[in-house]
Amino acid sequence: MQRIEKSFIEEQNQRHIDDLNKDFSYLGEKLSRSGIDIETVTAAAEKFQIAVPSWGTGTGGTRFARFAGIGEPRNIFEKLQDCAVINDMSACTDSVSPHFPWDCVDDFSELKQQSDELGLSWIAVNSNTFQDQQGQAHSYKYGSLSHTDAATRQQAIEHNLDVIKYGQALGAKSLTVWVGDGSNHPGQQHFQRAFERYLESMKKIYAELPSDWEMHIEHKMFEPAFYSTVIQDWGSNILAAMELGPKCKSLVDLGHHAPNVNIEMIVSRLIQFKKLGGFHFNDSKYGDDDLDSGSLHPYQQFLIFNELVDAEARQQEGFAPAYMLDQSHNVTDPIESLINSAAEVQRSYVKALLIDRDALYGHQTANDAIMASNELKKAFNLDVSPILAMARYRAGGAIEPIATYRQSGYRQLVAKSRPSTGGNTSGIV
Ligand SMILES: [Mn+2]
Repeated sequence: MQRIEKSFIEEQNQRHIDDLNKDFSYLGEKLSRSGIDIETVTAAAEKFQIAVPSWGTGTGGTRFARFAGIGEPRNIFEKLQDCAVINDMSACTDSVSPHFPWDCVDDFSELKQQSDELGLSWIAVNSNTFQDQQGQAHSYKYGSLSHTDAATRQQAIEHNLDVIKYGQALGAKSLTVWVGDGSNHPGQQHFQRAFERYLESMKKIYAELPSDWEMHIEHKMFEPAFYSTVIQDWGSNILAAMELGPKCKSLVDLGHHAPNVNIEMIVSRLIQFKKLGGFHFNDSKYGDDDLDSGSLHPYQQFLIFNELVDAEARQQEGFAPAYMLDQSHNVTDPIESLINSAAEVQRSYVKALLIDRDALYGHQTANDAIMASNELKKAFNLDVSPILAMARYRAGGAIEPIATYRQSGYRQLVAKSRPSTGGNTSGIV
């Protein structure tokens, strides 16, 4: 299976290592003046991992069109191969999140064997009851887990139970549930009854959850339903998660909120009540745009990590969110976007580690708004690129991941063995 050779990465790294050593040592000296040990921060950066969504490896599209790239993966095995390249370059994406039935295979042990060989693990299996599959008995046109028809709800429940089984075969430990259920017209749906039916269905799935598994609920304000959705916001989400039990938590997709919503505060609330299950990272300008993480609002992403690192520093009980990218790459090579985005999320994490928390708490207690804000800005404004590059280098990744990937000619090579199917190999969730 085509991969970028370790020796090639090392060869490329040799061209950059002298400059990196100089930049790293300069930054180390600068940080030491603030009492920060660069080695401690670099070790933390090396440990940071974020999962890649299997569906993100194919070129995305809009409801108008999709412009396919060359050498797109045609099945989960080829998607996995691309995920390995992303991890080989970035050294911070060692797990993959699959989507079913899109990633269904006859033999899950074969898939597990391939992921093991590539050094990748599986996290968060995703169910799909927002579109109809061929031969399906009941349609999801008017909803799935909250449908007015009991047989349709039962079909959606059984699909989720199947997805748990697939996940168990792959060694995953959580199920992410997002439903497109909702309404397009005022009056179309009885809000309370729809939510009651949803909860009743989710309780049946929760009851079958393996003991060491978690279930994550993803909320989304609109689309495909444009008037109301059953799990519209973090309020409905946490209410459902509280109703279901301790193994059920909320998942925050950055693009699934109204514009200008204070997402970092939502994150804080979820942490406080032990309900933060994980993230789908992406960026957005208008809605669920699924743009590359950190491409538009790096400060917002940093403020979210400020909350996460704060919880980590306080050793908040039950705090172990799963990090994942969830993006749609319409005009870029998905491998490049995913490498870049993983590093941008890692960058926010590293910057948040540099915040002087004692000083910040002091300013908060003294109600010194300017100094508190400046304390955050001080960490955000620092260029931590040498730390990220050194973390990658030490973990066997590429100092310059995009340049190394392009230099390898991987996409052109796989294009030969992956003729276009003409079909859409990716989804937008
Ligand atoms: Mn998502």
